[in-house]
Amino acid sequence: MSTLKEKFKAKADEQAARVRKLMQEYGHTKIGEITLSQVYQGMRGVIGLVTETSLLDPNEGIRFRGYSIPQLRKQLPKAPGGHEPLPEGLFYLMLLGELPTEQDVIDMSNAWGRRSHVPNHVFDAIDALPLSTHPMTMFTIGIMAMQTESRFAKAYASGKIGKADYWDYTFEDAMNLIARLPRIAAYIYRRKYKGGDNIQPDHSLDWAANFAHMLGYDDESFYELMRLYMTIHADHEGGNVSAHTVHLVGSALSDPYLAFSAGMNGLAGPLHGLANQEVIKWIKNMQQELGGGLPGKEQIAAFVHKTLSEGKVIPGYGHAVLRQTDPRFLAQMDFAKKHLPDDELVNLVWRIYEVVPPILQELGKVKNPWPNVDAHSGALLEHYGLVEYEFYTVLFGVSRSLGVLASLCWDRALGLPIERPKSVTTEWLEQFVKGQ
Ligand code: AMX
Repeated sequence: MSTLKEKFKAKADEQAARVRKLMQEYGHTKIGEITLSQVYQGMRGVIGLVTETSLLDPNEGIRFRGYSIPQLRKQLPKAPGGHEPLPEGLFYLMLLGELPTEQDVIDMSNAWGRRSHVPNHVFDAIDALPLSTHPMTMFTIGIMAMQTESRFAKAYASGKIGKADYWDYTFEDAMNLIARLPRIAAYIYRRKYKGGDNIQPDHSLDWAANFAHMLGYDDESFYELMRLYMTIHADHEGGNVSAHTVHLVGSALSDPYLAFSAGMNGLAGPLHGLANQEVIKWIKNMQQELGGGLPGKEQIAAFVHKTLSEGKVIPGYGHAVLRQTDPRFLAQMDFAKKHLPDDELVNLVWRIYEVVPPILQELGKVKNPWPNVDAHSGALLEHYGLVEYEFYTVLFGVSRSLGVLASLCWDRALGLPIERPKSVTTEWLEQFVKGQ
């Protein structure tokens, strides 16, 4: 029976041949046009990247290797007695392009357990930071400190490897990083919020449940939430800030630790992953201003208008690609209906969902008035007592490692080159349009 790495190599060789054929036969075929506005407006809609792990449809939402979130919730292997997919299975799917068996998922869990040792100097680096440091800053510094362990960087520095070997060392680094991130994240959480009272890993648990355990939440339904959370936040095709950054930095042959840490700095921005903390902060402010509890729709509408009049965005709403309610929002709503239908904060999230879209629509400029993944996640975490919202983006980051690192393996396996799009000046564009 072949190992995961051997299976990946076989798939990668097949795919590389497919890409070579496509390039040979259709390398000059035009697949799009670019307008001047797109150049100024964040390259929205410009096809410029290949990401094999997932594809985002504006109306249907994300599909991982062709599977939607509802399909994955049904078809990926579960923990014994569990109902939510195990993220190990999603990683397997994104890496190999095929659904795993129960045994494949158990093997992945065990492999990550064996690879999960974090050297002490990583904890020392985190300990050197003041407690007031944002958890995302601690997280990226922890990852950077762990770059000493990069097999890719060591092998490259030795001068003994060539381009055909890069995928192998990238694969090793990706597996090790994924295995170790929950330990680093949990360490940050326990240090910042629980007086440094760390909890040792329990490798009899799956990856997400062990993470929940190390955070200090040993409740079967919280384990289920973590399995779902880690699955739905894992990937959102390649153009979003975190995925694109990992790909871009990795294209310079910066090792997976450097590339992933760079991506996490992008995830830490309020228009991207930090939105999950911003949502809960905004809802708490709303509750405080409106006297607590579950405000009525008119009160919520007034608060929304006030936020907009202050020149701020409504966090958790809108998307650069999606044009419908995010299926990741709906998956969390479904989880909440099953596990915590009477939770007040969750009910407030649902009421906000009724109020915000028509208001954003009325503005006339917002392309997507519907909620994204971040509109819901904080309320679920709060329910279980994980109330320290500055930590929420770290959870997102641990999950995001699955998609972006599977993609990085593919980047090196396909031998993708350094990324270097062309930029121009406004003067260049003025001259160009004059010549039209
Ligand atoms: N509230 C208020 N205004 C919004 C808005 C929102 N939620 N979403 C978009 N707009 C505004 C934009 O700020 C922009 O205004 P401007 O022309 O005055 O600058 C206008 O509507 C057009 O923007 P867009 O084309 O609809 O969105 P975009 O592709 O430029 O940006 C996003 C997408 C997500 C950054 C934006 O919708 C936003 O800021 N949302 C709130 C933050 C958020 O939830 N981010 C998380 C996204 C998911 C994720 O990455 N985790």
